[in-house]
Amino acid sequence: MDGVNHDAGCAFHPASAPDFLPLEQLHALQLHRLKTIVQRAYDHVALFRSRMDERGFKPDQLRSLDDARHLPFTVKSDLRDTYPFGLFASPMHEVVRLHASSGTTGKPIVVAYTQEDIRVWSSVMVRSFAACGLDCGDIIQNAYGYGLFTGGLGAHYGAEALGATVIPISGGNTDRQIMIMQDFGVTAICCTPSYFLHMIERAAEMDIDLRKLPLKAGIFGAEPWTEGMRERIEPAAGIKAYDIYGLSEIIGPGVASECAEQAGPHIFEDHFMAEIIDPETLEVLPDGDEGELVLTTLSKWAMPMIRYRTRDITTLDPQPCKCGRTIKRIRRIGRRSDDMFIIRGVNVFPSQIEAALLKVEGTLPHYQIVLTRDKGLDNVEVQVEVTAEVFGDTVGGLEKLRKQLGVAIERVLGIRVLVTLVQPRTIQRSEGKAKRVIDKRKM
Ligand code: DLL
Repeated sequence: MDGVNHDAGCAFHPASAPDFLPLEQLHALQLHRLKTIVQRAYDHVALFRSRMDERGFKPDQLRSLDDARHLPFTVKSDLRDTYPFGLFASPMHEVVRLHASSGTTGKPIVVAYTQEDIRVWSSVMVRSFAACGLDCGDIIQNAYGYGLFTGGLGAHYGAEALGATVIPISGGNTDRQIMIMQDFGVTAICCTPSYFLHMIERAAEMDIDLRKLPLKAGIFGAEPWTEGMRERIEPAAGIKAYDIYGLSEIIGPGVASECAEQAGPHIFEDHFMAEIIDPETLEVLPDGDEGELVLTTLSKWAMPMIRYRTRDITTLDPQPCKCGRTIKRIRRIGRRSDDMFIIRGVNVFPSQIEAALLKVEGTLPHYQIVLTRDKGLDNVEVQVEVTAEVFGDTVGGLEKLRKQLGVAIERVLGIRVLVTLVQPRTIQRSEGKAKRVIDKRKM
């Protein structure tokens, strides 16, 4: 023997996974970690120290998990204002990786990891994949973008740590993706749900039936998607479509993941403490109420995040899950508070429009929302692709469908929007996060 273990075997052991801890133990672990990380943030990050001092709340006053509500919030602009390294708690020689997330404007936000942070990240990705039924022996095609985006490398390290075979293909070159999926016997795909829709469409054009391939699971996240989208994806590809959630500021993908029940992502609470707040009053809301998800990293060493306001709107569900995991679930994240646009006084989220569109037969899950302003009045146009058969229908048939969609959307939003039916392949396809809203009012 050369002392090297060439056969590490499968990495996920449910018996020792914190997913199934009795709640008392989980809470004790959370409290212990919370105290440690808050002290670390206070000692090493000027912004956290000054915010806590302003509130007159010192780390040693944390006695219970409930006391977390006395801690200050952190918001995205805090990362921008301290760009690039101002929130790091570790010296640079301990930081082994940087990622960055491009904002819509200006500088990106930068996040940092120690060696141990990377290990924790991989471990939550192992738990995510395992919750989705993957194991060693699976062949995972990782089509999340590699690079500064956390999706690619986050899923990559997790898949390897699981003991699966990972194909680091990154996003793009869809024909090659499909060829490899077929030739390599891929069993699971990781990418955004919108990109996978594009793969389904391209495979059909290439005369490849995804349902006949060994592909059995999709690990989809990085953007909002609806149940309606899941109902379109699963039968078309013959797979189970799982929702994985995460954000760069907290760690990347692997903050939460669905299990076989597909009933909302489980948050890996031993590493990420979740609260729901009212975004207006900032009050903590009870489990089950809808509000903004606030996350505190419990073990992130290089860049701890204290009560980070994600802007993602959801609820927390503490009900026991049939899978046996004791950790809470979040409701699928359908919207971000900053995705919202206001039309004629009504708050509108793209996911509401998606849900309404996909209930109507004959539509394709490719749509775009265009906002315009005419003589001071805001208008919404929803462009949606329809199947080739529908598009070839009579003018009367098309008009009927257009009206039906208009009614379906009006029922949800309470306002009338202009619906335009477009041919398949009209709307631009994305290889990463889809851009659903084009706001021409500001252009
Ligand atoms: O998107 C990390 C990630 C990569 C998650 C791959 C899952 C899979 P960011 O680029 O920082 O990080 O974007 C984070 O994307 O605050 C949500 O608004 C949104 N998001 C992420 N996952 C989901 C999801 C990655 N499953 C932001 N459902 C988050 C809805 C999601 N929205």
